[in-house]
Amino acid sequence: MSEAVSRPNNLDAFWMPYTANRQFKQTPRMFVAAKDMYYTTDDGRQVLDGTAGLWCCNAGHARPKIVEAVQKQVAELDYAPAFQLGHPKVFELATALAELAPPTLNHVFFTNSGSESVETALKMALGYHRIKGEGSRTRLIGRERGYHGSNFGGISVGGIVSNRKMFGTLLAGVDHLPHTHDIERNAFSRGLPLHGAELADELERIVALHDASTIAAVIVEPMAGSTGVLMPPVGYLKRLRTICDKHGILLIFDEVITGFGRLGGAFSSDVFGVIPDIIITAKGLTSGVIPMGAVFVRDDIHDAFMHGPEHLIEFFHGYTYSGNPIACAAALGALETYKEEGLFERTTELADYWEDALHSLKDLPHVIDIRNYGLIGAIELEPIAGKPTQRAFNAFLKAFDKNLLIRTTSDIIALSPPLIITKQQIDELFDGLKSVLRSLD
Ligand code: PXG
Ligand code: PLP
Repeated sequence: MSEAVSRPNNLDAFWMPYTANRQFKQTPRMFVAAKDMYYTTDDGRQVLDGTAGLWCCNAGHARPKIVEAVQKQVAELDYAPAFQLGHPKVFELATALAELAPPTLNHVFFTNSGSESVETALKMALGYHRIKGEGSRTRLIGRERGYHGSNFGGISVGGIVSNRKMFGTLLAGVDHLPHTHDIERNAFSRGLPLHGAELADELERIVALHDASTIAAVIVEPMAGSTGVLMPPVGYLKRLRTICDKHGILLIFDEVITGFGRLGGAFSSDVFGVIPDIIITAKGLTSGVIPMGAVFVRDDIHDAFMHGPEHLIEFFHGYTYSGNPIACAAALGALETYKEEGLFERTTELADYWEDALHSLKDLPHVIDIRNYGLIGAIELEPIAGKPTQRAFNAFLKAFDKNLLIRTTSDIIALSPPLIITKQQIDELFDGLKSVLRSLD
């Protein structure tokens, strides 16, 4: 494809999400194609995908099962109304997903994104308590440095100041746990850090402040992705589970990033052994190909809604595109690809090699921490004095010039490649990153 064809003349109209728009439009970076582990840029370069797009293309790009499923579906049934009507694939997909989920979470609600899955889960939690006669349970507890998407519920329980401060009072009745990132005690941990399980006890403090009878749910990412790959310390999630159980509080895991293989199992419960009451997913569900999210819910929470006259709607919630046929086809294609190629197991098999390669960057300039689990990793850099985020963003730009796609947030480089990455490509990624880090101011 020639540059003249692939680069639009006018970049002005499109207001880009979470982007420095003016800077981008002066020096645009464009992808025009993708296959397996590589993107093609508009100037014809092959860029190694170190981030699975935005943590979503877990099966890699343009994978045949997914491409075929989508092409076939769009020609056969493009859209079916989502309310009071169905189509076969949405039931087939929900059943397949329920089989993948923990044994007690057999009901699935479809959305179109992680953000919508978050709103859905919070509404389920509030509705559930009300149905059970505990309507005073309205408080939601999130966590500092949590990311739960961009919508109002999500930014309220989320813990990212720049995502919150512009937007007024948000949801009322929200409190936050402290985050678990502690470089002083846990720097250069391999796998889960040893220190910090006691941070879960802050939930007891919040309960003591508000009383358990006012609290509906706690929502956390089992491993926080967006704010820089923050690991749960050993024992932390178990402790949260115990405290929630003690006080009748629902535990919601936001697995938009951790779901579908990133940590080496379908969900974090497969890896960390803690089962939440509600699981939020999106991204890897379709390997990023068609927007789709899914909320998995514990059977008795679902069943609590299934009362009253049968002709009445039980849960006043849904989206025009909930369970969209093409998204369902993409998800079924993705699940088939994950299964046939054993990609979740592959993550576990590759994890040691990934870990060693990542930690080989330990002694490079400015590196103050490295952390990893499954096929996810982060390199935290010392910020340039007075210019936070600049050093890591420079690394992103230099990496892009060297044909590597990485992601940065504040001064942290986050890596989360498609699960089809080979050892050779892991070497390519870290050899390139080494020279990037050596070249930074
Ligand atoms: N929850 C979590 C835990 C997420 O990571 C969302 C909700 C929202 O999903 P949607 O589909 O509405 O974007 C996310 C999304 C990054 C980055 O690099 C992370 C996300 C999205 C885009 C970029 O930090 N996470
Ligand atoms: N706004 C208006 C005016 C609508 O009619 C609808 C859906 O019918 C929505 C918003 C919500 O759109 P969606 O179902 O795609 O989330």
